Amino acid sequence: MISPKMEEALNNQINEEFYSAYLYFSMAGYFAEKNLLGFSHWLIVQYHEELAHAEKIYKYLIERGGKVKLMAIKQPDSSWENPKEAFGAVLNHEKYITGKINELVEIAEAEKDRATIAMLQWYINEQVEEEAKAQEILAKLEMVGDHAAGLLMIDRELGQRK
Ligand code: OFO
Repeated sequence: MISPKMEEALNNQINEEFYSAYLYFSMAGYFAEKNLLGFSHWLIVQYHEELAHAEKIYKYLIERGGKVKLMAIKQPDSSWENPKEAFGAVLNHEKYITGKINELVEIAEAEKDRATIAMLQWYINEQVEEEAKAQEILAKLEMVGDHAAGLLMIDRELGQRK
């Protein structure tokens, strides 16, 4: 049985993951509106990944005899100055989520909850990957600056994401 403290923290993380999904879904709309459909596609794939992150914790909580408690999802931004600012926001958000995962590990350690520590290891690895992806795209956007041809090249590349 999971401790009440751990249960509450994992329910909060389910909400954070849904917010991540919501943020990227919103951003996908922003890029689609600008006809940058590759960026939009990349973000839709990311939106699905975030939903899967939420579901993974949801299932784990049930497996451990915990109670799922869904909360209201905060409204995400819907527009950004430019693609670079949008991906700066992606990177900042992923860093924020990494901090949240680290906090969960600290709670699990304090609760001596080894199963949750083991489950969270997957998220620790995932965050390394997600921060690296966002950083790479942001660096490319910084490289191309205001050049439309460069932006369209990145758009084509992001459109290939499986
Ligand atoms: Fe973007 O990794 Fe979950 O939130």
